[in-house]
Amino acid sequence: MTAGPFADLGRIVVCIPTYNERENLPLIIARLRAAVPEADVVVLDDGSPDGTGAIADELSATDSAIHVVHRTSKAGLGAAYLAGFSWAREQGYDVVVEMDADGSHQPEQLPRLLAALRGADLALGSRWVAGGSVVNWPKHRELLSRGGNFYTRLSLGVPLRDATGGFRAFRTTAFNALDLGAVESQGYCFQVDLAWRAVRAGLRVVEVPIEFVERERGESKMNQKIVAEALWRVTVWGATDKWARLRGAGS
Ligand SMILES: Nc1nc2c(ncn2[C@@H]2O[C@H](COP(=O)(O)OP(=O)(O)OP(=O)(O)O)[C@@H](O)[C@H]2O)c(=O)[nH]1
Ligand SMILES: [Mg+2]
Repeated sequence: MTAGPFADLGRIVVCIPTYNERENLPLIIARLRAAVPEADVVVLDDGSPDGTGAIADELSATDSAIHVVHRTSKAGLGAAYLAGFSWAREQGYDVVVEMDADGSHQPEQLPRLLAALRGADLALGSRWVAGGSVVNWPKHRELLSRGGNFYTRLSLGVPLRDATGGFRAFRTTAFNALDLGAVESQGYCFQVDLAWRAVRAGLRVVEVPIEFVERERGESKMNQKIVAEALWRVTVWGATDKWARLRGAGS
């Protein structure tokens, strides 16, 4: 039995994917453990050359709520999260949270997501709803995020302001409706993929305002390949969906 203000939600685990985050990981985990002590943590490390995996092991040795899944090579955010979701289901968690290691997602705001999950299957931390914001983000990143979300709404008809964000909480029961085995997205379009699956499955998806803070330490893993993957996948999904609707309407 989990104690604390979110005991009614059951057992909670926060998945933190890492690739070369040795400076950030101890800080973010300390903040998380202080902010929501009832939540466990699982670090999903892709064999970081900077030794993040070993640091995660050290943290795990001092705190039984901290777990580590070691993966052999950098295979993208989507693959790391899918491994984390399987692990969380095997371990019998009721709530799975996605959170970056670099401090952009503030653990102190996790209670907002968890509170919203009481009336939802998926609670999305959102920068682009009233009350949401970004701090110190370069203008080009803001434009990319706003543009990506606009294109997502246009192509997929997803009624969300921030479908690309990566600070979110799922009830693990929601995973049953998402057909996770069919998810191919590797980079950040994984986030759009899952949000869209949730909307199509008729799950209750809510957006919660968050303040997103630009990373202060370590290097971004964002690159053109990740943007290109998101662009082509969203375009193909949108076109396939429209084609299916047209055929459905014609038959
Ligand atoms: N395991 C794993 N983690 C990854 C991979 N790519 C990124 N991450 C982690 O995913 C989180 C988000 O990546 P970031 O590089 O911060 O991406 P971003 O937030 O879009 O970029 P910035 O805003 O510039 O920081 C961080 O915790 C990364 O360490 C990957 O291939 N494998
Ligand atoms: Mg980041």
